[in-house]
Amino acid sequence: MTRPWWHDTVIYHIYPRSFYDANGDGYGDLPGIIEKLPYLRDLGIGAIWMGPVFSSPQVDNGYDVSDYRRIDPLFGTNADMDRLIESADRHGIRVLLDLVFNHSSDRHPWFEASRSRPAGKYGDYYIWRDAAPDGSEPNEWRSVFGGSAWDWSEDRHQFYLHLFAREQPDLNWENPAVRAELRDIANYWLDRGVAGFRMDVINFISKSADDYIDGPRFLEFIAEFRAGLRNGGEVLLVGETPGINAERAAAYTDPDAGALDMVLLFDHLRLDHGPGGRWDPVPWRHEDLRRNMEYEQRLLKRAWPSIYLSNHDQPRIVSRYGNEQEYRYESATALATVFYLQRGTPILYQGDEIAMRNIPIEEATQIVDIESGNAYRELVQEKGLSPEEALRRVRRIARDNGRTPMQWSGADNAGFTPRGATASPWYPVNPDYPEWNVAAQDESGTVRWYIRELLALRRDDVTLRHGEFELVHEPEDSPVVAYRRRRVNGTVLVVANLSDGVVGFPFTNGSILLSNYSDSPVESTSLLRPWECRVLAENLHRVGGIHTMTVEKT
Ligand code: TEU
Repeated sequence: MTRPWWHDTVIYHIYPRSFYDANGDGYGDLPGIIEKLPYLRDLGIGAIWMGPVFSSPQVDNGYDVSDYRRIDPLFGTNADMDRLIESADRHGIRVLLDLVFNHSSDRHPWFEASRSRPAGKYGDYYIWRDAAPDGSEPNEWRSVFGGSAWDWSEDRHQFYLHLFAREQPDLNWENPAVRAELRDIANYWLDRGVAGFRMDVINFISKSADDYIDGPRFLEFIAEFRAGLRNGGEVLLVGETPGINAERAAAYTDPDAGALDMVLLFDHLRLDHGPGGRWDPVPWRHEDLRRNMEYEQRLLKRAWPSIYLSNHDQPRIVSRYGNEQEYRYESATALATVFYLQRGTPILYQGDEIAMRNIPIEEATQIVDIESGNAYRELVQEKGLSPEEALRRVRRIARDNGRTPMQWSGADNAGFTPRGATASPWYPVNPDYPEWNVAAQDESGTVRWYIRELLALRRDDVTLRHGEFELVHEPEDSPVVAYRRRRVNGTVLVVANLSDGVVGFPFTNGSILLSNYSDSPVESTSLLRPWECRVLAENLHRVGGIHTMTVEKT
């Protein structure tokens, strides 16, 4: 059976403005990504997904695009993108772009024309509605970023829909001309050599009356979009799909639907949502994580999951689900192990390979992200929380946490800007950079070293890539997350104690392929130390230490 290339690879998610700044202006850029390709290759990465780098007023850090065919000068030029694709190819790395097709910027010429000439060609490119008889919004829909989802245009004397910021008007996918434009843009980038796309909030494109997302025409729109792509069958389409469960994900990625190849689900990032939702964080429960893993793996059996721990919209995972103080190394590696060895394609967010953690947010003025800033204001102004309490909630979850510059070394600005650069990074580097950086993690016992081992193990082991997933059931209050990956002649057991305590686990015989404690016994024992994880080969003939397991060729 020939498998699509992404079943056997690991994707690295780059947040361009914070990755590496080659020209010293304080913003990461495409030449910076080119410089770091050898680093990514060494880590074991087979593809990169870059957040949007297209022309944009940057109201939402590039998720507001004003020209989909042009690279924003902040990041470089179109020629830089060509060079990046070519250079990545030489390193055996494929390039995925982030298509923001649910909405554009309000400064996109399509929107400007749509607003000023309702009867013209672009009149119907966006979602316009008359005011209700009393002059108010057409309905109650709310923007993800707070407030009404409708904004009044004095020019057109109508409301337009924006499910995100008012500077991000929603495109009207019901209009075939819009769909044709978007398809042409995708083909433009495919012709330049990209391998696929991450599609921003793609399940929002078809509006429904009740829930206003995941509307009835979603699958039709995406199948049509794919059919119009050059080499459509080989292009990887990863849909970002907030709010859907695995059942719907299975329908969206069903191999027969000809729609998406994978989706990005969010339930594993809701484990710490309290009664007030995202901005009301509570401790997470292991049982919820186990159940969610089992549920998603089971429902996506016919399809193919993506596996990720965090992204640019989330706080840092080691601060969130790990222990960033006493067990930073152990918890970062245990979480990576237990997530990335599931069935699916791992998508590793930049900085997680060195256990980057949240920043100390002492004041509301440190929050520059539009969503987190709005959330803070809403908690104070509408929910009546004290500024201290609002800040306490927002600081742990703010998107800013995951967006600080990559920590390359102990040099000035964490080596994010080149030596001698006078501009400071667009966002201050995390003050822990002198100790926690890429250069410092070049030996056994560091997170980066471990992640490289982990990815190599996955790459070399067909059971870990293609084997079936089977959760090991644990008592409800157990902090252990464990599962087996199974194939005809091999089983691999993945076990992690995701807590600060010591817990028992009933191991059978097996040999250790990987562990985050250097002295994990080769013979099985029943105790797991704080955040200890082990990967064991079971039922195999003769296996030794790391990476010596018999590898079956596909
Ligand atoms: O995010 C989609 C989205 O819904 C986020 O707002 C997310 O739900 C929230 O931050 C926390 O869960 C995508 C992009 O990844 C994000 O950066 C953009 O701001 C957003 O779309 C609008 O394009």
